[in-house]
Formats: sequence, structure tokens, C-alpha cells
Amino acid sequence: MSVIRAEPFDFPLRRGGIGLIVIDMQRDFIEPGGFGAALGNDVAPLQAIIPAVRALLDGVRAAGLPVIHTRECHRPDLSDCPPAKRARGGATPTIGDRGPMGRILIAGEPGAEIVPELAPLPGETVIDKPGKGAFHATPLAEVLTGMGLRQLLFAGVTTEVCVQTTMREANDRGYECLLAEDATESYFPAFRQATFEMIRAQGAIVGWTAPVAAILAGIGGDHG
Ligand code: C5J
Repeated sequence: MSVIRAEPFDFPLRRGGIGLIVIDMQRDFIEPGGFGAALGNDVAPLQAIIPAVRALLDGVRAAGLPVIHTRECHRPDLSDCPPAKRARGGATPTIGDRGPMGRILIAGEPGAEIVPELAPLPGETVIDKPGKGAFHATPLAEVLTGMGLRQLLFAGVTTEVCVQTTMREANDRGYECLLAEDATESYFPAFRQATFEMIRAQGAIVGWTAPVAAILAGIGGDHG
């Protein structure tokens, strides 16, 4: 069996059963004027990972493996947004309010779109999710079962919120999960690092981490 060189130990690669989930690489988190910026964050570090996520996407696509994209967003009437979520953070504007990229975190608005460099290709699955975890109130579980996947690669933002939450949900559902270290970012560097350590602790209690180059080498998609 081939492996991906990873921490805390090599990730056993079960060919045919692995896919990539790219979490929430949306303008609302990554560009000025969106949700992330409204909460007072510097979005520049998140913008900086776009090339690494693109390299991972390109390699996974070249290897013929499935790609799933997620977007955190809500219905225009906010019926899927708990008032507590909307109120939290104390930010203005907040979810549903109008900003420079349209209504914040609302499906169909420009800010809710994935950044153009990472746009889904025709045929790739896009999951709109109202929560931080991508399994909550979405068809993701059925989609993954239908694809016959047993292992998941993860990239996207933010590391300790939507990425980690979804990895934990997937781990509990029996998936072996590997997070691409340089293709995930947080507004808080210490939280990103802590997430890596939490995931890998106790013999990969949530999963593995590895650089994009190691993942591409492992899946045979290293064309760079
Ligand atoms: C956040 C996310 N951080 N995609 N969402 O609110 O991680």
C-alpha cells in the first residue's frame, strides 16, 4: 500500500477511496469587506494560501480524484440562520446585512462565491452549509457514501472553525482524514498551529496533517 508522508505517522493511501474537501474558500472570508473582515480580522493570510489550495486542487483533479467544495451561507430569508449565530461577534454589518460584496454570507450573493482562482469545475460537488461543520443540515453524508469514499483530504478556511469542525464530524463517521497544512489558514496563527497539534495528538485521534507537496507526491499528482 502506498502512503502519504504525514504527521503523526504515514497516512495509508487507499486508492479509489479518497477525495478532497475544500472548505469555504469564499470571498466573504478571504476578501476585504466580507464576514471575516467585518469581525475585525486581517484577511491577508487567508488570501496567501490560494496558490497552495490551487496546487492541491490541480493535483487531485489530475489524479482523477473527486473534489467537493463547501460554502458557509444562508438562505436569503435567514430561516436557516439561528438568531444566536447572527448576533454573535457583535459585528456590524453581520450575516444578512448588506456589504460591499452583497448581503453577507447569503447564498447567491457575490461574497458567498468561492474565489475565482478556486472556482469549482463543472461536475464537482458544491455543498452549501448553514453551520460550521459541513455535515450539519446538508446532504454531505449521502454524497460521500455515493462516491464510495473512505478517506478525505481537507483544505480551506478557517483551520480551527469550519475545517476542524468538519474533520471531527468526518472522523466520527469513520473517515480517515488528512489536513493539508499549507492549504489551510486561520485569522489566528496560534489557533492554526494548535489545531494541527490537536488533530494529530494521541495517535492521530482526529487525523493526520501533511504539506501539499507530500500529498501530491503520495497521490501521484505532482506535476510541478
Ligand atoms: C468561520 C469558517 N470562521 N468557514 N467560518 O466563521 O471557518
